[in-house]
Amino acid sequence: MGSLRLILGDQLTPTISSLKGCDAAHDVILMCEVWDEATYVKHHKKKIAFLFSAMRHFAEELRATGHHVQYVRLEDEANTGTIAGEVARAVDAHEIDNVIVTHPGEFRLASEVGQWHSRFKLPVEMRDDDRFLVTPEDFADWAKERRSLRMETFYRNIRRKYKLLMVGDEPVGGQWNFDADNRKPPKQEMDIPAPFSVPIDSITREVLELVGRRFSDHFGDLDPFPFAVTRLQALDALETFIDQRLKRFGDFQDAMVEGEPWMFHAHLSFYLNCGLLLPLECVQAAEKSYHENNAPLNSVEGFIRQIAGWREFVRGIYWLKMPAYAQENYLQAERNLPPFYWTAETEMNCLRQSVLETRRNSYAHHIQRLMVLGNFSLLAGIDPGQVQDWFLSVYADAYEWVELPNVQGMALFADGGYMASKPYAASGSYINKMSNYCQNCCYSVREKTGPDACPFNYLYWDFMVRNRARLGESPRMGMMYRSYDRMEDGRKIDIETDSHAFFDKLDRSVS
Ligand code: FAD
Ligand code: DLZ
Ligand code: SF4
Repeated sequence: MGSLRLILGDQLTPTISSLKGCDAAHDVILMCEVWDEATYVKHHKKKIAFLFSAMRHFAEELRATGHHVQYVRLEDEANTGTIAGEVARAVDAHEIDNVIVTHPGEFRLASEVGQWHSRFKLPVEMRDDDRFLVTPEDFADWAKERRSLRMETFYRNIRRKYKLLMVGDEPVGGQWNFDADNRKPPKQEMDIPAPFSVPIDSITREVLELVGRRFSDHFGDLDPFPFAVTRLQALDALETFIDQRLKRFGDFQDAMVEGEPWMFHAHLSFYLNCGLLLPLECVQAAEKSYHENNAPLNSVEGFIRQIAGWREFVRGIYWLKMPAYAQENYLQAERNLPPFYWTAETEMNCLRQSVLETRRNSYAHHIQRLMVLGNFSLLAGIDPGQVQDWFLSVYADAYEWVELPNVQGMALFADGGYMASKPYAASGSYINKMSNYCQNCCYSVREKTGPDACPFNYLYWDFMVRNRARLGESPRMGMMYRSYDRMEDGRKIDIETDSHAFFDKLDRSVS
């Protein structure tokens, strides 16, 4: 008689709460590849292969330390296709007293697990996921009585709590935030290091074959497959980032360059989000690098802010506001997602490059996600539910707790400003400043209206006009509305005419 300890695909952490007190002689650890989890949105092929391979490696490691692991493969004959079905089978097959699981990272699964005690007629213990720096309860406490939430105040509390980049009560360098130094446009000679890559072993090869065969209708390329699939390899990825990229992470954090998908970013979100890495070890490694004079403060502070600040902040919002948060649509956006998000068939080069890289790598960096792909969805008024599903399926780091607030709160302003103080809406000049995409585009970023004009230029103003009733009162938008009001009538008419023509064509591509 023992416990059934369920490990989900994004719980691949040896110190996870569900394994605490595990009795290797009596307890059974269940891990299962199931059709339902791989298809509730049609995940990118590389994301499925990454998780299945990392799950199989993790199971091997647990077995090597003497644990009894029941690992269900996707093609096992008796596989029921659902996690609950696999728990039911394991409960029948073994003498199980109770089920133990760490709180799932998505609301839909956490709600389902909440029903399991009546379904299985067994005690089901859902333990806290203590791999984060802030608990949902502490976040809710902090958020209580605040009408809108700002990451910056939240982040300072975490810096203090974990003594990250602090001298006593003061931030190192006398400033909490060095973002103003982190907006450099790309340069010709940036010397971007080659991306981290792990050789494919026999476990990964078998998984790649499986995914290629069973998920052939899912978006994305399987090849190349560079991902780390074990904790040791992920630690190597962390060390490589700290040694090779962190120095320039800050400077070029917002820069986009055609043919350079990885830039100076960390590419660690895949590993953090499935549990192969922990947030505290990542930020502490960066801080150490600063103290050893290997990386400048603007980079190190910027990196720490992304993980200790943004990542924790979006998770707090998710658990505080779900399930209603997923339905919010403050700007009443209803347009269907254009097919080019899947096909990359668009003449807008920034979008084409971002979709092509997403398809190839199951990765795009933050500014591509926010200021190109997200910005277009915002300006074009695309239905938030469809945007959510796209972002959740295409990125190998995507789980709803982190994807949803980024889409709803940050990219689409669908929550009406709960998370961001104003929409991240931008015209082509922002993309031109931060990238070289416009040099190879058939549109002209300098032209504001007319057949050759960059569509972002007129769509930006069309977005502002369409949403004036909802955004016009915001003090942060006042200057832009005053600029619009000062425009000549002829230009206003051109903006409207060009935007209508653009949307007519876009909508025809959907049907
Ligand atoms: P870096 O730029 O090197 O940053 C370092 C780390 O900081 C990341 O690994 C990540 O853990 C964390 N981080 C940075 N920004 C954020 C953020 N806004 N929210 C949460 N964590 C952050 N991130 C995901 O992990 N999963 C998602 O599904 C996801 N969807 C997004 C959707 C949209 C519309 C937008 C605008 C952003 C989204 N992000 C998501 C946030 C961010 O784009 C990615 O975390 C980042 O691009 C991952 O690449 P990296 O590891 O190279 O990150
Ligand atoms: C994302 C994913 C995929 C593709 N497949 C599985 C799986 O087969 N088995 C599993 O346990 N987990 C998988 N996951 C991760 C889950 O979807 C994730 O645990 C939940 O969404 C909660 O965050
Ligand atoms: Fe994108 Fe406009 Fe630049 Fe073309 S001109 S790449 S559409 S911003």
